Amino acid sequence: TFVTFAWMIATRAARDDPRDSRPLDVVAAAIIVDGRVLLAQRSRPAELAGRWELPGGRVESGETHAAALTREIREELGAEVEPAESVGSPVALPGGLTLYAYVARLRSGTPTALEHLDVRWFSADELRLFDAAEIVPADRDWIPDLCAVLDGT
Ligand code: 9L3
Ligand code: MG
Repeated sequence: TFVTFAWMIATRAARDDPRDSRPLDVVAAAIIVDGRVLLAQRSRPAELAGRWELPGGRVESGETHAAALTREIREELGAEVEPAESVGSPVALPGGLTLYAYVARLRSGTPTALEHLDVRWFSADELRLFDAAEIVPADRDWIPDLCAVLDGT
């Protein structure tokens, strides 16, 4: 019908596949240990490869943000975390997605680059000096928020 057709056009921009009914939320983890936050270097897609991010990914249907964050960090870094307070403001991503960041307490395991190119721990001073062009665009605005959290730990 026309309504269905119009809906497919409207949602095509938001999702690669119009049959993809997953939520439009993406969650990212600020894992903080000994006053330093973990950033991970993306391996894909090409336009983001080599840039640093707070690790995380898409929320699946029926999943809470906390559950998605725990799963993503287990998949991407092989570590167990417990999500806590939010960091900064949500960020609008291309394609209609919205990105949320949370402090995540490391429970066990050593975060390892299983899907990333590398992982690295940053102090607030190192973050402030880090070249913003090396951070994925969506995460750049969180740097002052992350520094404030680190300064408070
Ligand atoms: N993204 C941006 N910053 C982040 C994360 C975890 C994700 N800190 C963007 C990249 C992708 C989308 O969100 O466009 C989905 O993330 P992923 O599943 O590719 O990690
Ligand atoms: Mg990811």
